[in-house]
This record gives sequence, structure tokens and C-alpha cells, in this order.
Amino acid sequence: MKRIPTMCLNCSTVCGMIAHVKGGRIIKLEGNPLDPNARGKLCAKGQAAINMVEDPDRLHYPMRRIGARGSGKWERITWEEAISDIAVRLRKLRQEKRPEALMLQYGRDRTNGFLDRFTDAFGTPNKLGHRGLCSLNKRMAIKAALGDTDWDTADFLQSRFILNFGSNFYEAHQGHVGMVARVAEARRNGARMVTFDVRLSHTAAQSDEWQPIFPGTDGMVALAIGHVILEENLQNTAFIENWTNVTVAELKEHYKRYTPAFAERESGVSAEVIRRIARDFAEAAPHATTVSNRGAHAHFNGFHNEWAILCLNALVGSIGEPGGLCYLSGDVNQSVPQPGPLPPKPKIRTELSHPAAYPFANELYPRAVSSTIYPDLSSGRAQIDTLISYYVNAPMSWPEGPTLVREVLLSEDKVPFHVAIDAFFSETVEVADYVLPDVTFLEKWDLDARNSYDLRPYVGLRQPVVAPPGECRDIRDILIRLAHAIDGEMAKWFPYADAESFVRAWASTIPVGFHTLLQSGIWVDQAAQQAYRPYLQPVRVDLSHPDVHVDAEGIVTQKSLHTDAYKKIGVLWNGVVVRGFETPDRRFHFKLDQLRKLSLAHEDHEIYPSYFSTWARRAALTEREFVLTTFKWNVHTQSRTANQQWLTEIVGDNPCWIHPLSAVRLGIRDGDLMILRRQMKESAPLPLVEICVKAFLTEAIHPQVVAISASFGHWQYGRTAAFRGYNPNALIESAADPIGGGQAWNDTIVQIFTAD
Ligand SMILES: Nc1nc2c(c(=O)[nH]1)N[C@H]1C(S)=C(S)[C@@H](COP(=O)(O)OP(=O)(O)OC[C@H]3O[C@@H](n4cnc5c(=O)[nH]c(N)nc54)[C@H](O)[C@@H]3O)O[C@H]1N2
Ligand SMILES: Nc1nc2c(c(=O)[nH]1)N[C@H]1C(S)=C(S)[C@@H](COP(=O)(O)OP(=O)(O)OC[C@H]3O[C@@H](n4cnc5c(=O)[nH]c(N)nc54)[C@H](O)[C@@H]3O)O[C@H]1N2
Ligand code: SF4
Ligand SMILES: [Mo]
Repeated sequence: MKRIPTMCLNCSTVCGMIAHVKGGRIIKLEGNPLDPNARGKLCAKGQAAINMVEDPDRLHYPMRRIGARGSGKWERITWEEAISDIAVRLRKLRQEKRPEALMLQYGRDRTNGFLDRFTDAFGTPNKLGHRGLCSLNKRMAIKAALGDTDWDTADFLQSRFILNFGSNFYEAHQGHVGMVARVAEARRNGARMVTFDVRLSHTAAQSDEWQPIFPGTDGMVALAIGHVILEENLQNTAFIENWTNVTVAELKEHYKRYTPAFAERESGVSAEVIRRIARDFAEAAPHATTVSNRGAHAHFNGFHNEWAILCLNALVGSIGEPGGLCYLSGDVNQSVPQPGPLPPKPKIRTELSHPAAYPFANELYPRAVSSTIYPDLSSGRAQIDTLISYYVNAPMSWPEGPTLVREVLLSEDKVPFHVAIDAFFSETVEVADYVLPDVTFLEKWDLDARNSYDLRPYVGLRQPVVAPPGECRDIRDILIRLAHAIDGEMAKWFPYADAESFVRAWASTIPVGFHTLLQSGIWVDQAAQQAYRPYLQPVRVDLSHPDVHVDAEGIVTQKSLHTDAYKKIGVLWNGVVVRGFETPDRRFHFKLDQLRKLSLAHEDHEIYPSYFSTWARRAALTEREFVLTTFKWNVHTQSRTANQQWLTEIVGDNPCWIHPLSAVRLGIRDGDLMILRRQMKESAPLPLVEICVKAFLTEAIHPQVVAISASFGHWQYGRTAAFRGYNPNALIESAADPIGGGQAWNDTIVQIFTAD
């Protein structure tokens, strides 16, 4: 039996794993103890990934469609034919000088840069992922206020008070396994956790307190907590005055409008509870942290909600402190830079890469707004010739997926040529012209990492543990061949024989060497200091050097060696240069002047974290009307694990959660079928959409909310997955927060009727 370390990718947490392999088959998958996050644990999904490799419905060969698009008629072709046909189409776009007519749409990409290499070399900015559906509002808020990174890494182990706004990290969250173990240990040591969620999720159940909250009001609660902290002078004045771009007096003036009574009216969380939480949070500081995720930010007001939550940590001075809200980059390219040669970034911008309605997102996070893609292609506001889809299933996972997205993908006018690179016959493959079979993550090479909850950078290796079936090929093998077949200009950026030689070249600079990494699977940079108070880290610089400049605010800039441009490297603090925050003034931002400049703040106070009520909050809901929310199950990842038999045996359905008191009023019993009809908006009427779902009566949900997990509702994808459960996305409009650009998943009003 062989024991081969690799990295899981059955969700985006990328835990280190060890495969036990005998006779070319995986016998068992278990955790790699060297992984600093998961520390030797895998969740059920990780262990079930054997089902994914051995899935009887996998794609094995390249195929070309022979009937009408979507008709299900295919012919098997050779790789040579596939590459040559696709290269002819792509070469023409380059010859006609319209490379931007290529759009590469991807979902769970962990090649960590290879797709950019291809689209940059090709000359198109349209490399578009699912970020705008996932975490964009959160990342935007962190990037705008803190600057260094777009993700938080709370130091749970040393925390005494954990304030959770809409993250279900006991079942999901990008940090899942590593977070659960640490929070459980902290709680055994006396830490307390309060969870705001519309449902009694597993995380809420594992908390000291569950506060059912009205959807889209987490930011209001955070602002009211801030109000109490400032009113009672519990803030960390030194941190605010020294390290943020406001004064305590300014904050007091701003926060005074967000009273606990106002928050109670909006959120349903009692003013008394808000006051108590504010005091407990401030008292535990700096060993106090927030944690948040899609419950708080997947809303029209998601950016401000997330920013208000982040600011709580700055108010009590727990940012970067042991037990507080820490941060460090999780980008593997920071520890191990990509091997060259790297093509230049295309200068051109398109409506797809930089949608006009999202100026702030375009500035901080270009190519990340996802909600606009299919409406723009549908209306003709954006046009493409060729779509390459990789590891993505937009008809399932996008808002209006089964309706608008599927219609766009079926239309040869809107998407003239569509190549899908997938391991399974998904709803995206269904509407492709060419299908290229990818290897699964247990058959491929990658370097990967996430933000480490041990606060030290690390690098993990994903390596093949078994051979892929049929003629499956790694996407990098496909893109290398395509680049060489397109033209010599493209080929020069791809001097690699295949994915393996590329990853070997990439890993060659890791201090322990590639050979050791093959054996260990993980390398942790033990020499690095744990990332506490990164903003106070000294910067080595000679202030008397002519290329170094200090301005009146103490901001230190240095002339680049290669260009004449000056780069900000730190700030003068008590006579020494320290890093500060990676914002223009090296301070944490409680105030964003860009919002005014970009007309995203209509009143003066809106340049500070503010509360904007959502349409669902403003509506006077009748007994028949509910806010529809969606969530992730612990044993499924998006809808992509639905064909993994062991997992679907545990959870094989996704009925709609509804409170018994609400259901009774409508004459609905547990297990009844009910009709969910999307509510019209007064401003922009939407087409009528209805879906029929099974009711699951439970007191574990807010009485004005219904919830459907996003795990099922396939009409393709294999024999275990197909025609099981419901896809809620037909009901959810493509619409995003105007500031953050993140999709508003949890703001839809539905009317409910009995199905008979
Ligand atoms: N209603 C609702 N919708 C949601 C969400 C929600 O909570 N509720 N969550 C949103 C979020 S957070 C996200 S991130 C997006 C995710 O949306 P997607 O990125 O579309 O979802 P994934 O499930 O990660 O991957 C989709 C597809 O990748 C393909 N695939 C699986 N394995 C492989 C492989 O090994 N190789 C290749 N090439 N392809 C493979 C399969 O066809 C799979 O269906 O969905 C969003 N949609
Ligand atoms: N098991 C599993 N793990 C995953 C994934 C998966 O699909 N399955 N996907 C990965 C990905 S891509 C992502 S983005 C993360 C997502 O990780 P999370 O954001 O933690 O998970 P979600 O289920 O999307 O949403 C979290 C919670 O928000 C609640 N909620 C909905 N509306 C509101 C609200 O207005 N306020 C509050 N306070 N709560 C609300 C939901 O009930 C849900 O429990 O998980 C990652 N890990
Ligand atoms: S959380 Fe589970 S599915 Fe996700 S990477 Fe870790 S073991 Fe794999
Ligand atoms: Mo996500």
C-alpha cells in the first residue's frame, strides 16, 4: 500500500490529505497532520472524494456536439481534432484583433494563476470567476478598510469572545475544518460565542447563544454594538487615534444615529441583548473577534454590513492582536512566485470585466462582479464569440441559472462557440459544443495554500494519487497545447511540456525542495514570525537615502529600482518606520472618501459604515410572504458533490425549511409540496417564476424566512444526482450590491401557496 500526500479540493478549504493507494485504487483518504489548518482532520466530503474519482458517470473522452445545442447528441473525437478545431476559432479572434471576444468562465480554479497566463497571453480581460456570487462584498470591505489582504484570519485559539455574523463554519466557510477545531478548543477553555443566523445552523447550535436575525440586518446590529461601545467609552482610543483615519469624536458623532432601539426594530434582536453583547465584546478585547460570512454579506447592503462588522474589531483594538481579528495572505504565489515568462496584462476593459454600474468593485477588484455576466450577454450589452467554461456550473449555481443563464448558453447568437472543460456531465456541459474531460483533483498537480490559522505562511502540494480514466487531461495540458496550436506569439509564454513539469518548475524555489514536498505534502515557513500586529512590523529602510521620502503625515515612500515611481512602504511611528496598513494613508479606514467620489455615498455620513435597509426589510410582509435564503450543508459542496454516493446517502434532498407557526397559517404540513412564487418588485417588475418544493417544518428558522440548501436540483450530472431535490436559483434575481458588487442572494421575497 502506498501513502501519498496531496490536498483535498472537494471544497475550497483545501485541507492537506493522505491517500492510501493499493493496486491503483484509493483505499482510504485521511488528513495530513502537517497541514497547519486542518491538522490531520478531514470532513465527510473529503473522505468521500473516492466516490468522485470512481464516479461511473465521469467524462472520459473529448466530444463534439452533432445535434442542436442541448439536444444531447455527441460524437467522440480525438484530442488532436479537439485542439485543432478550437485553435482555429481562437486564432481567428487574435488575427481579427478582437481577443476580448474570448471569455473564460471558471468556478473552483486552484491552478492559482495558470488561467491568467492563458487569458493574458491571449489578450482578453474576460477571465471571469464566481467571486461575485461568493465572497466579493466581504473581500471588498476588508481590502478597502485594511488593505493588506482581502480575508480575515481570526486568532480563535486565544480568543475569549467570538461574535459570529452569518457564518456557518461548523458546516461550511472557506476555513471550515481548521476553524472548527480551534473554536471548539477555545470554547473548552472558556471562550464564548454568539451567532446571528436566520437558521439554527450547526454553528448556531454550537454557540452559547443563537440570535435569529431578520435577513440583511447584520450590519445594523454591528453598528448598534458600536454605538454602545462608543456611548459607554469602551473603545480603544489609542488604536483609533493612532491607527485609523478618524477620531473618536468623529466616530461618536457618526454612530450615534444607530441606536440599539433602531437595530431592534430592523433586526428583531433585542436592544438589551445588543447592549450586553457590546459590553462583553469590549470587555474581552483584545481577545475578542468577529467572524462573518455570506449570511452577513450576500445582500444588497453586503459591503456596508461587512465593513461595519470589521470595524467592531478596530473599535476595540483587537485587529492583529492575539485572540483578535488577525490577517495574513493566503496566496501561494506570495510564498512561491509563478515561474516565468509571464505575459503582460491586457489593457483593454470590457463591460464583462469592468461593468459600468460597479465603479468601486472595478477599482479594487476588477473582473469579479458575476451577477451582470448573463444579463449583459442576454441583452447584448456585452458580446462574445467564444466561451470556455472550466470547473463551473452556471445554470445550477448562478442566480436565474436554470432560466436566464441556460437560455443564454443555449443561444448560438449570444454564445456562438462554447467549450466546456469538466470532469462530469454537468448542466454546463449539456449546452456546450465541445467537451474536454478534465482530471479530478486526486489526479493532478498544483501548489496550493490558504490563509493559515496558525498565522504563518505554508505551501501544500497536490499530486496525482491515481491515474485518470480514459483520456482525461489536466487543464494546463490542454491550455499549453492550445497555446502552441494558436500561434507562436502565444506559445512563447508556455515553454512547458505539461502540467507536471510546470508545477515542478514552480516548486523548485521552495526552501525544502520539491523532493521533500513530494514526501511531506506540506511545507510550513517555521522561520516566519506569527502574523500578530503586522502593521507594527518594522520596515528596514535608510531614511537618509535620496530615494526615500517621508511626507508631512509620516508616510514613507521609496523609489522603485526599475521605474521612477515611488512606492509606499510604511509610516513613521515613534521614530521608526513600520508597515502600517496597506491603504493609501497606511491607516485602517473607518471612512472611505472614494465612496463620495464615485457617487456611492449620497449623504455625508455614508462615507462611514452605514446601514441601508434592503427591499425585503422595507416590504410589509404578509402571512404568505417570506424572505428566501439559501445555505450550504455540511456534507455537500455547492451542487457538485450531488453525484457522490456516500454523501447523497447522508443528505439526498433539500426541502424548504419553514417555521411551523408560519406553515400552519397557510395550511402546510411537514412533507407537503408547496409553491414558491417570486414576488414582483415595485421598481422593476420581474417575470413570474414559480418552483414547487417540499416543506420541512422546523422551529430552527426565523418565522418570516424560508431556507433551501444549494445542494440539489440537477437535471443532469449523473445517475445519483439527477432529478433529486430543488434548485432555488430560478427564483433569485441577478442583482448585486452597488458598492461591493457581490450578489444579493438572501433578499428575495417569495409568496407561498399550497400545491393542490
Ligand atoms: N442558491 C445558491 N446559489 C449559490 C450559492 C448558495 O449558497 N446558494 N453559493 C454560491 C457560491 S458561494 C459559489 S462559490 C458558487 C459556486 O458555483 P460553481 O463554481 O459553479 O460551483 P462548484 O460546485 O464549485 O463547481 C461547479 C462545477 O464544476 C464541475 N467540476 C467538478 N469537479 C470538477 C473537476 O475535477 N474538474 C473540472 N474541470 N470541473 C469539475 C462540475 O460540473 C460542477 O458542477 O455558487 C454560488 N451559488
Ligand atoms: N459543506 C460545504 N462547505 C463549503 C462550501 C459548500 O458548498 N459546502 N462552499 C465553500 C464556499 S465556496 C463558501 S463561499 C463558503 C460559505 O460559507 P458560509 O458563508 O459560512 O456558508 P453559507 O451556508 O453560504 O451561509 C452561512 C449562513 O448564513 C445564513 N444566513 C442567510 N441569510 C442571513 C442573514 O441575513 N443574516 C445572517 N446572520 N445569517 C444569514 C444561512 O442560514 C447560513 O447558515 O463555504 C465553503 N465551504
Ligand atoms: S473541508 Fe472537507 S471537503 Fe473541504 S477541503 Fe477540507 S476535507 Fe476537503
Ligand atoms: Mo463560495
